[in-house]
Amino acid sequence: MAVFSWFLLLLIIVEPSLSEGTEQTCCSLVSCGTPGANGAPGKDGRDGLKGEKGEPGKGLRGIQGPPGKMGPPGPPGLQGLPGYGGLKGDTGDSSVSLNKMSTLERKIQQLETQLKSINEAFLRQVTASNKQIQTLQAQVDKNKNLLTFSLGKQTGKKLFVTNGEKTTFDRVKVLCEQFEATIATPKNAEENKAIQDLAEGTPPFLGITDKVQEGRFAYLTGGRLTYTNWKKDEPNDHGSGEDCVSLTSDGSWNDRSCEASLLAVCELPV
Ligand code: MFB
Ligand code: CA
Ligand code: CA
Repeated sequence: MAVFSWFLLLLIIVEPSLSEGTEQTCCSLVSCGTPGANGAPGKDGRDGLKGEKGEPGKGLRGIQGPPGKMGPPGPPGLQGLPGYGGLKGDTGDSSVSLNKMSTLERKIQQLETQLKSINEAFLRQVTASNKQIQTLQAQVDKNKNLLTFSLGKQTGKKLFVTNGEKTTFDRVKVLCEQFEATIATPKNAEENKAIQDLAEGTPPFLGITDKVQEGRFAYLTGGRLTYTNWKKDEPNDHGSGEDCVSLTSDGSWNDRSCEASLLAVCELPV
C-alpha cells in the first residue's frame, strides 16, 4: 500500500496534469510549498513560417564594384562619311617620264626581237635533230635486218643471233651483254623452234639454270619457268652436276654442265 502512495505521489510530481482535482486531496495530506523559481528557458522552438517581404532598406548603397570583364566585340559600325579631297599633286616632269617610257619600249622591242630569233634557231635545231634521229633509226633497222639475214632468226617479238662461237655459259652471257642482248631464252614453242633452226644442230646454251636451287630451274631474272621442253628423263644433273640447259638436235632440252663449250646464241627485243 505504501508503495502505491509513493507511486501516486511520484506520478503527481512527474505528471502535474494528472494532479488536477486531486490537488486538494493531496494538500490536505501534505503541506504545499511556495511555487519555485521559473525553470531555465526551454530549447528553441522550430522556425516559424516565412514572414511577409519587408520594405527596401534605407541604409547606405554599397560602393560601386570594379568594372566587369570586356564584352565580345560589337558588330562593325556604319560606313563613315567620305573624307575631304586631297591636295593637288605637283605637276610631273613630263619630259623625263616620256623619255623613260620610250627607253623601256625600245628595250622591250629589242628583247622581243632577240626572243624571236632564239626561237627560230631552236626550231631549226630541233628539226635537224629529228632528221638525225630518223637517219640513225633507219641505220639501226638496216643493221638489224642485215643481222637477221646473215646471222639471226626473228620471231614476233625477238631477234635471235649467233656468231658461231662455242664457249662456256658465263662467256656467252658476257658476249650477249656487249650489245645489250641476253642469252637466248625460249618462252614458247615458236621461239624454241627459231633457236633450234639458227643453231643448225649445234647445241646452244639457253638462259635457264638451277644454280640458285638445285632442281629448281629458273630464268636468269630468277622468275619461274612458264614454258619447258625437257627431253625424256631430263633434267638429271648428270655426272658431277649439270646446272645449265642446252637444246638437243630435236629441240628438246637437256641439262648440261655450265663449263661445257656450247654455241653462243643471243636474243634482242625487236
Ligand atoms: C646424259 C645427259 C647428260 C649428258 C650425258 C652425256 O644422258 O643427261 O646431260 O649429256 O648424257 C644420258
Ligand atoms: Ca642441276
Ligand atoms: Ca642432263
